[in-house]
Amino acid sequence: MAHVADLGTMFGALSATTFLGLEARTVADLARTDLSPVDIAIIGAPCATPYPVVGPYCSAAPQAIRRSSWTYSSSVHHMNFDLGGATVPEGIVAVDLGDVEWDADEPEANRDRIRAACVAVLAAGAVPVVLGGDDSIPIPVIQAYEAFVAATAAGPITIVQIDAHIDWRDEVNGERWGLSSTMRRSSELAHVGEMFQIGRRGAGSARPSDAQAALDRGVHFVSAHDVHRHGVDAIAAQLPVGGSTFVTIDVDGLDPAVMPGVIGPEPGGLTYFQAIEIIDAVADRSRLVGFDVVEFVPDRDVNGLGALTAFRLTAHAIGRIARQRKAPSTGAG
Ligand SMILES: [Mn+2]
Repeated sequence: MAHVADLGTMFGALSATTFLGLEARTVADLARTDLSPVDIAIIGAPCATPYPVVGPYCSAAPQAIRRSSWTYSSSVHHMNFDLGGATVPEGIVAVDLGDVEWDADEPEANRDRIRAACVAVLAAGAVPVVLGGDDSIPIPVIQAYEAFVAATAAGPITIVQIDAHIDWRDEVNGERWGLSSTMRRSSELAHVGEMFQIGRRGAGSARPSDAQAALDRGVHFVSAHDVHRHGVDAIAAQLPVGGSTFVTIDVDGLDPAVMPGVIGPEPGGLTYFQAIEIIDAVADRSRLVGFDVVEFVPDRDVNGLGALTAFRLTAHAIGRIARQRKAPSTGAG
């Protein structure tokens, strides 16, 4: 009999189908059932507003990230040394809602469905954790916080983005909701306050006027080079203490050495631990009210390394959100 030599087999991994083998729910359940026990809800969002010339090139990412997590599905309660305990501590209910339906030719309907899923999760008092999809996904996700911000009276949410690119184009070939416009569209929302954009480097789609528009809006930029030169502690000191923060990670913000699965690899990106430290810096100072990971391209991946990195970043964010849910008073907010 042939042996399958992987860690999942060694640890007796379950035959998982969801992220980390978490309980499966569906978005429809959210409207029908009492979700109050749910703390964290995974939402797969394969496609929102693809540019027609490239299509929905990240649509396979949510399932590829889930698949990477299956190896660890039996060790979700094991010691995770990056978190100082189990990834999902006892008493925390984290569920996977599956993927939002999509059609590449119906971007507005895609955005409506993604926004509605996040609104439902937030209305139930749970925290959305979204697996994209390309970088057009965060636009409807961040829009979904309008009612949340109005209801909590905690003030506008802070956005912390990790990305090689600034995503401040007003439009690209007439499309205003695509992946190069994500941060400009977010900046226009009344419920979005301060914005931190970390990891920019090289040349992307932004023109000098786009970078200036972001500065005029008050965006705090930290280039990848500055992260390497000054470390994450220097960035952390600028982050607001208190309030609510949404973290969005475009995986091309990380170095291609740990994240080869991107459409435009760019040398000089963040290390895995720099990204982890940024998540930690946010969670140490404010309430982490949502997280997404976008732009992973399974077709470009090497030995599953990028899927593993995307999964582990997501698992770390879940671990930090879970700890805030267990001990809300320890959060600065
Ligand atoms: Mn981006």
